[in-house]
Amino acid sequence: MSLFPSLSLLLLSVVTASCSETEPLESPQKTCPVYTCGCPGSNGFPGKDGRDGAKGEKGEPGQGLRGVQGPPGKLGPPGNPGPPGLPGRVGQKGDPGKCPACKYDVAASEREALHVELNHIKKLLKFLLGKQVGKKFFFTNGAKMTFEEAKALCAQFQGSVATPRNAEENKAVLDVAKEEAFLGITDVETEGHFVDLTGQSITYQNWHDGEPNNTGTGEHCGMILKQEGKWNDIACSVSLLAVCEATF
Ligand SMILES: [Ca+2]
Ligand SMILES: [Ca+2]
Repeated sequence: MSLFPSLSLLLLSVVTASCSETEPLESPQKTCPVYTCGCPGSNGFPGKDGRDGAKGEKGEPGQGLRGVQGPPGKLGPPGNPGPPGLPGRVGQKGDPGKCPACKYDVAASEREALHVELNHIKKLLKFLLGKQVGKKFFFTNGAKMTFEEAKALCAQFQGSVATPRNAEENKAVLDVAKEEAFLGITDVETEGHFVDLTGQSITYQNWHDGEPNNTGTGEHCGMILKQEGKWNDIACSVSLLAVCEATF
């Protein structure tokens, strides 16, 4: 007898015994044919990856620690200029500017202009009203008034009532007056002692013969006569021509 037919029968009996232990023989579907049903195999290898699914919704921010803030980025390009703003309120008036050099130039030019204008005025006054002797200028407005009024009038021109200091000035006063006029002398403080309006004694005198005589109720002012420009003392309250003198 051959060995191989005995081995085949042995394997068949082992397989039949194994099946009868795991599958009932009553179910026709689970009837285990001898050649198709074997023992369950072990799990195989994982299959290939499937296709990517649809994109999910954005998740919530993470709860981990925040990193350290990085350095500022580079300066971006300048933006377009905005529209002009509304005008502001008018400020207070400022102090005048300081420009000493400019001020000096302006003042110098103004002084020069005034000097030229003043010379024109003086020439006009000399031609119309007055006469100049040295730096002294004699002039009159042709009006008659008391001695006090004459003093006030001449003071308006920074001058005084004409007070001749020599024969030339005395002649100039007569030339300007052409008639009787007050002189800037008085003896009201000390009778018979005539002084000028600053209180200084006069050194030049041209009294007419017999003058000053202080007649009547008293004569304490002086006047120039038309005759040779001689002087006479007269009451200060009479009205005579006012002749002024001023130094230019
Ligand atoms: Ca007198
Ligand atoms: Ca007299």
